[in-house]
Amino acid sequence: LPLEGLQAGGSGPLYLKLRQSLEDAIQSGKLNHGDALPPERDLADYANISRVTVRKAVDDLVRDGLLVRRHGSGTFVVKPVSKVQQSLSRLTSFTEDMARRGLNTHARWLERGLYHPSPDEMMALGLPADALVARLGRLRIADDMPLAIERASISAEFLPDPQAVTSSLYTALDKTRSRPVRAVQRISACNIKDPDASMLGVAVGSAGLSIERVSYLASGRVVEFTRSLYRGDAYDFVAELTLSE
Ligand code: 16G
Repeated sequence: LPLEGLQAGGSGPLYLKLRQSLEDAIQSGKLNHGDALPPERDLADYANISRVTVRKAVDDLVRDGLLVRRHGSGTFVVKPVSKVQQSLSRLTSFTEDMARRGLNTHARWLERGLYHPSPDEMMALGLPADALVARLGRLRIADDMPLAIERASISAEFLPDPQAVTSSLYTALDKTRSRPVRAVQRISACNIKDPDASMLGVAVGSAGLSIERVSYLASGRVVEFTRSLYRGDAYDFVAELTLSE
């Protein structure tokens, strides 16, 4: 890293100069996407500046989404995201969507169990207060890149054992013959706040898409009520429009 001349060259706060050198190193490929940043202590020694200054520069780049801190393992250069083109007219699952693109999915579970429904769930799923709802909260990751936080609520009638869902929810629903055949989805813009931002590896305030999906069986019964938060920088939703007759 070209940090030697930091003290000498130009005017302005040191941390801004360091931030610029780090940014240049990322842009020029001296620091590759996915690379770990040297420990802050080493950077401080090497550039002959204080650790506070280093921390301030790194904090800025984390906030801007160029670097990400991973607990216990260090600070890394964020991979630039090529957007996922997602059709808005097909009722597919996340696992299927990613498999089609050759990506492996995994999840960090945030919640998985049976609960009594919240008022929102009672309304959406048409359930009484004493019913049971399976809640599946997941951070959805494709090839190491977190893409979305999804919180699905399913009537326990269709999913009596949520612990049995280890990967795809739709595959699990297939097994109980309750995979949805129709869904209504609404998408709205939002700004991603913490703790969601840090889970998704984006800066606080980044653009997000808040998506709500209500899915139905052929009989017309609601199966799924899912609220998700997608990274705005990772998704491009595409719909085909036809002239109405
Ligand atoms: C998609 C759906 C979500 C569904 C999930 C099932 C959106 C916004 N959401 O992510 O509602 O629960 O797929 O995926 O499209 P899975 O079968 O891989 O668990």
